[in-house]
Amino acid sequence: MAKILALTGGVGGAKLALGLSKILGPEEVMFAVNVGDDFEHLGLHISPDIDSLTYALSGENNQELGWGRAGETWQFIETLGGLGGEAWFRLGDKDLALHMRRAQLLKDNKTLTQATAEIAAHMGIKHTMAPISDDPIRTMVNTANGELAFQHYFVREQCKPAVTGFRFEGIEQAKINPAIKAWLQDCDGVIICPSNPFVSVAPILQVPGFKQAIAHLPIIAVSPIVAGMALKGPAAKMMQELQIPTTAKAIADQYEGLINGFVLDETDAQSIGDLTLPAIATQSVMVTLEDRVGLARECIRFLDTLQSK
Ligand code: FO1
Repeated sequence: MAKILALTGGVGGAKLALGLSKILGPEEVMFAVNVGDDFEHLGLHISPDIDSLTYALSGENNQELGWGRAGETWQFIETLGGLGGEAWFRLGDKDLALHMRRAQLLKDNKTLTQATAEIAAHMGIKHTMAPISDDPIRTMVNTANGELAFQHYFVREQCKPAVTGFRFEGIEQAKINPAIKAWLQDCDGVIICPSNPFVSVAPILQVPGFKQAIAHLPIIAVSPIVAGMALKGPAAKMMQELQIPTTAKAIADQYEGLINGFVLDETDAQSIGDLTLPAIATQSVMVTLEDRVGLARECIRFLDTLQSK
């Protein structure tokens, strides 16, 4: 396996992405990143999944919080709150610097792809982190209390409202990032990282033409559900509310017709018999860097064994 596209969003995705980046060079793996979580806030363009990946690949991720930058301080947001400003979305002082830099680059007519690359280069990141599209895609969460913009649902309301569905505003007009299109010209396989299939992966897959662009490749997905639970985030809660069983198999079903192989955790090994596609069970809970690299190796080995369609 020589050249891979990894689809990622959220913290679980960034963990496997880091593992992949340790064993594959910048010519061997590119990351296609969800932008459905993005929003405009305090006049800034917030791109949480690009931020999480940037901090993970540069070794600057905040391990206590799971999001944001290591060694963070909070003077800005606390002062803003004291002035009656919106403080529910906690931009740390260091994170604010990244956001100010992005704002300036976007104001200078750079695309999100170019702004991301510029910031990444200064943070020592060699791999390409490509937003799935430079056009705006905004995940809207349908809930029992009405429709909420994703960060209002996720951070402000702490995922409490029951979910009834999702809408990806702008997706019909969104064009696939040209850098991803070019990568797919001679790409050998796709890995869907253990990200939330409803809000992290769906806004990538539903960009017009993207599924067709990868359909000829071997594609594997890694389950974000382990032993009936999401390791991080609201995936399991969402599945319950959508009346989908909280199992690894149900995750595989979400990707039915698209994937050729499925990776589930060793604790769910007995579920392999319920699947109708090739699958492996391995240690997928990523606590240490070795865990991240180990899972990345297993994914690459598995992808190698799958015949080209
Ligand atoms: N997540 C939180 O739970 N609370 C926050 O205040 C928060 C701030 C924040 C700032 C910048 C950024 O890039 C991400 C931030 N996140 C925060 C994380 C983020 O909203 C979510 O983890 C993702 O959208 C889910 O993938």
